[in-house]
Amino acid sequence: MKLTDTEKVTPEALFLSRRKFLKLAGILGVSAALAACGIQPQTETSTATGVPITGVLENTPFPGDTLTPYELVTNYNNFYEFSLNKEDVAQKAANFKTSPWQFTVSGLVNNPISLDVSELIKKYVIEERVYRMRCVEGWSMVIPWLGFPLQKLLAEAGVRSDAKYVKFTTPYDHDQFPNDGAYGFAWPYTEGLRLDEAQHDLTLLAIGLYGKALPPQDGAPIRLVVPWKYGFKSVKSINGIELVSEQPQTFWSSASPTEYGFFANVNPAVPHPRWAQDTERRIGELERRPTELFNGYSEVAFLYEGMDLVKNF
Ligand SMILES: Nc1nc2c(c(=O)[nH]1)N[C@H]1C(S)=C(S)[C@@H](COP(=O)(O)O)O[C@H]1N2
Ligand SMILES: [Mo]
Repeated sequence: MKLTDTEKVTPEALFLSRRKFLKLAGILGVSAALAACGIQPQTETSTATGVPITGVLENTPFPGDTLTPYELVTNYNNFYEFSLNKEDVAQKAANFKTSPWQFTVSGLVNNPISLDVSELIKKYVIEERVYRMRCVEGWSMVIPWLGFPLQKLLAEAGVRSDAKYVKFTTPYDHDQFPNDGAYGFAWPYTEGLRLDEAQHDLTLLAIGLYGKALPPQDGAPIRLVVPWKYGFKSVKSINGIELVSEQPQTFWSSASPTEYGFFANVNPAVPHPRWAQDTERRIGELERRPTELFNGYSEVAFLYEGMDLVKNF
């Protein structure tokens, strides 16, 4: 995909001007302002790629970081189902079909859910969350996501008391993912969280970025975002969530348990055999900067009290 100069700058410029509107909405009282503009948060969300998502509630401040430009967020991607080359993913994923897209919540729940994702997302108020994202390869971005906290979906499903972990699944569909099956990996891509991690308010199910529906390369139609963990935990294009009693096997820890732990909390004190973990490079910048424990999200530290973070990496 080749972007024209206008396309390169427009989404970000639009996004920033819309943010100004949202700030104003905040001052006026969000619901009154949204009503005045005829915005209906519950009905105008869409999963179609690139479609603007309106009626978003902005409830988290900027973390004081500069946003990574839209062009970089959508053209520098890890998505092994399409390509191992980060700059190729956007083009290889361009025809990815995200409708229909059945989404299920199953396992140890009282009310299993099975819905098309377009129906699922209508049930939730879509929020904007600006999060830092740190890849284990030593690079990072700052991305304005749109989505809703996973805990809301879990509450609706009614998690049973014997559930201890959450497993995330992706389709095993060779027609859609040209690479799945390749390189001896344990396809399809799966991930997992401990239940309390999944229920933390920071843990997001994202359906958009920069004010629009997710493009395929960033995990359309719905993906996980866990900002205090390395990027590989934030599994893209998920079609199912399963509540389980045992720690699930995951794609990356099956590939190399000594390199990719189950917890994968961003931690400058845990070395990696191939990449420096005490510093990182923001995509779009040249200088490296120090990496922070939990990617700077110290509010999650209580989840790991008494745990040896180096052993349990
Ligand atoms: N299904 C799937 N999800 C995935 C990956 C992948 O290869 N397949 N790569 C992960 C890695 S390593 C990173 S760093 C992030 C990158 O997200 P982004 O391309 O939207 O920045 O997605 C994660 N989610
Ligand atoms: Mo990554």
